Amino acid sequence: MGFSDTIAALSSGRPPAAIAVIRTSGPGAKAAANALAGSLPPPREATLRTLYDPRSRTELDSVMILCFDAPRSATGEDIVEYQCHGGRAVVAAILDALTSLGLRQAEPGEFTRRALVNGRIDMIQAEGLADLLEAETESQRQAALAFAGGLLSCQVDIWQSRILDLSARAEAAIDYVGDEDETATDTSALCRDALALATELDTWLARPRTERLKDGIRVVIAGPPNAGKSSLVNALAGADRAIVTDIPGTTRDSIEVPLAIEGVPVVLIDTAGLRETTDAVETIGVARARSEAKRAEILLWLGDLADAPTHPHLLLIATKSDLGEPVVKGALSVSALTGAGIPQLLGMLGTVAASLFPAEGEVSLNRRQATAVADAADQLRTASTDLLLLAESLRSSRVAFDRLTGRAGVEDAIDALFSRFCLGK
Ligand SMILES: Nc1nc2c(ncn2[C@@H]2O[C@H](COP(=O)(O)OP(=O)(O)OP(=O)(O)O)[C@@H](O)[C@H]2O)c(=O)[nH]1
Ligand SMILES: [Mg+2]
Repeated sequence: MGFSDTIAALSSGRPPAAIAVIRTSGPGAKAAANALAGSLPPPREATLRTLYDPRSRTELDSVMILCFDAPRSATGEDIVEYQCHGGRAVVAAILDALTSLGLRQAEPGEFTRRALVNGRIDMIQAEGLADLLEAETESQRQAALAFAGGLLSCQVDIWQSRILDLSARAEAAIDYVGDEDETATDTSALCRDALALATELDTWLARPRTERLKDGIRVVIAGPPNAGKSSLVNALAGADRAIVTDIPGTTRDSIEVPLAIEGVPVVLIDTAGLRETTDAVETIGVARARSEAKRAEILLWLGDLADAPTHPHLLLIATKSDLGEPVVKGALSVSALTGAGIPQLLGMLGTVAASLFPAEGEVSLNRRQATAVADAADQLRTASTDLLLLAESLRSSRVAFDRLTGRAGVEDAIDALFSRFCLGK
């Protein structure tokens, strides 16, 4: 096991910066550090050292060195990290010296990939890490951290051991050629336990997918032409994103504006005003608006309640409140012009959007994970009283979980995942 080559990369952001972190991992990491620094500090003790170019013996930089011995390191290999001055030339010179010692520039995500291959983390944790690096809102950060920290991985371990236990009981029953009545009771108990586990998996599957956290809750603004939809989008976003004119039918295409409301990611979607029209372009726009309204997770309706599409999360909005129109019952009055009602609307949106997310501390699944869990649940549901078939169902559900954690046949998923990582991670 293990990689024979040693990789190096700048793991911190793009220079120039105050400090840069260069990471090396592999069997040659310590020898290279020795060649640059003369000697190595004890593992896990940050120590100041002067680095010299091994070719010319000229000084490279004064750095903090930090070593981690295999296998107790992030990658499972020997790791040496250098905290150097973050100038472009400094970083380039150290990387060049490392390359001259036979180290190779790491591919994006290669450190994490080694951690996965060396069993330091599983696929779920690697996905969590990728999400953590991409997290832009507080809710994304919290969810990603839970995954990276192994919350779901632990849960999968528990499921796996329960299935293993069921498998063991099934095998024992198969081997046991004794009293038929006794075997029958045991088999039906086994089936019941398998079904109970399937039901438990279903509750996990019923939770919203994590993609919601990433892509944002879709908030669609719809209504008749000139209702003030685009103006409202601009007011909510606090920026001029959509064209506003007094000509009905201004907005043709749907416009997406990503936004974080109270730490919750949403996408505002401005749509064409709904009306019958002979204009070919506007007709397409209206069709798009209708389909966006259907796909909406929250629908802001800026028209008469009587014309509103049915939707589980519909907010009725009365626009242009500054014009002094009579108050509409059940509607939230807003004015894009004066800003009246906008903070209240943002507050309501934040509350509804947050309610569509998994509760705090509750782990939800992404699409890939959900597919594997659904597979496992399906297998458990097919559990039959025929012991051989039952044993086979249990085995298949274990394989589904292995796919989830990356212990089995997931090369494609691994490649897809690591294409998301940046250099030096
Ligand atoms: N007084 C006042 N006028 C507004 C307000 N919001 C929008 N308007 C005006 O109403 C007209 C239509 O606004 P838009 O935001 O383009 O309306 P829309 O619903 O996007 O219209 P379409 O894209 O054509 O369907 C413009 O002249 C806006 O200036 C408001 O809160 N108060
Ligand atoms: Mg518009």
